[in-house]
Order: sequence, then structure tokens, then C-alpha cells
Amino acid sequence: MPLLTTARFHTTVAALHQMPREGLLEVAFVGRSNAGKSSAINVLCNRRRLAFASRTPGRTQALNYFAVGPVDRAIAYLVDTPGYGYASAPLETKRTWDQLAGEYLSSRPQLAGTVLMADIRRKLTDLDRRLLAWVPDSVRLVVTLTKSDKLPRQQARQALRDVIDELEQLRPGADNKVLLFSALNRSGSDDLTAVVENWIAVGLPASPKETTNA
Ligand SMILES: Nc1nc2c(ncn2[C@@H]2O[C@H](COP(=O)(O)OP(=O)(O)OP(=O)(O)O)[C@@H](O)[C@H]2O)c(=O)[nH]1
Ligand SMILES: [Mg+2]
Repeated sequence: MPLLTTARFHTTVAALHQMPREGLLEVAFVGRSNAGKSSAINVLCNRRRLAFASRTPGRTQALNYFAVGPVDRAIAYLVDTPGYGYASAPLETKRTWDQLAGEYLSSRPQLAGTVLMADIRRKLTDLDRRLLAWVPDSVRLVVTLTKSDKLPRQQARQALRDVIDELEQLRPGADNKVLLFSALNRSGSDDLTAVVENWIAVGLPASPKETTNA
């Protein structure tokens, strides 16, 4: 079975000290509120409502952990993070979310990679740049330009090139990727699945050598 389709809800975390402690690899999904994070997770995992996707922005107010791997032996977590930039959230709430997501991204040793979701019509915004500043260059990154169904192909290609160029400036020499994605028509979903599964595969410890007592 493809790894990501084994995803199931694990836990919701509203503070850093509540995060799982067992050290499994994690892949974080970050981005502005309404960018399409939850919708993308549902597409990747081939589920309709695994991650809650909503027309009311700002509904995902905590880190939501989804486990992947055999039922009795999770090997990694997909982590849906609070969307930032939700205009009418109270300032105090905004700060709490920013703080949580920022500290999470900058200080989580088991983070195998970060998926930054950005609406293709806006490309990267100042809030995305601020978030990227939290992501260490050592953490792999794929910027996923969501809702690509909203632009004609030519414009979508141009947006892709613009973001590739900008990332090269923001994180020179780091492992940066940029993809076009649509949860509506599932384009880009195989590419994003491959990236995430590969991060998990390369991050897993090599399987222990068979030892014999002979
Ligand atoms: N046309 C189109 N609409 C999309 C796409 N992805 C998401 N949407 C819509 O955009 C809205 C927001 O999607 P969500 O997946 O809830 O966004 P989110 O980033 O999880 O939002 P928060 O949880 O508030 O941070 C929903 O109405 C989705 O149906 C897409 O690829 N194409
Ligand atoms: Mg969401």
C-alpha cells in the first residue's frame, strides 16, 4: 500500500511540550490560512476528510499529527500546522500560532522536510518569507503552489519560475523544490507524494543488520 494512504489521525498539539516524544520523522505542512494545506493532505492521503478542509479560514488552530506506516508501527508523521495571516484572528491568537509554528520549524530535530503551501495567485508573500526565515537551511523544503487550476497554464509556469528564482535568493544552495499543485484536479499530487515519501525514506534509520550469536 502506498505509504501516505495509510495516514490516520494521531493527535492534536497546542503547545510544544505536548509534541510526540518518540522521535519519529515528521513532515510539516505550513502556509497561509486558506492556502490549501488540509486539502492537499487529504489528496496526498487519498482521503476526503482526514485533515479538516474548510471554507472558513483559520479553523486549523493547532498542530495536527497524522501517522503513516503499518497500523501497529507508525514510521513517520505528517503535521498540519496552523495557517498564518488569517486577517480577523485576534492578535493574541495570531501571536500564539506564529510562535508555535515558528518554534516547531526551527527546533525539531526529527523534521524530515517542510512543505510550504502558497496560493499560486499570490506566490510568496511577506508572511511566507517570515515563516521561511524560521526554517533552517538544513531542512529540506518544497514550496507547493496550490490552486494551480485557477490560472492558465502559461501563467502558472511563470509563477513557478518566479518562485524558483526567489527561493534561490532566500535559501541559496539549500534543498529547495517548487511544484505546481491542485487539490481540485489532483495535478502535481504524484510529484508531491514522491517528494514526501522520499524524505521519509532517506530519513529512516538503515534497517538493523541481522545479528547472529554464532
Ligand atoms: N480551486 C481550488 N480550491 C482549493 C484548492 N485547494 C484548496 N482549495 C479551497 O481553498 C479553501 C481552503 O482550503 P484548506 O485546505 O482548508 O486550506 P488550509 O490551508 O488548510 O487553511 P487553514 O486550515 O485555515 O490554514 C477551501 O475552500 C478549499 O476547498 C485547489 O487546489 N483548487
Ligand atoms: Mg487547514
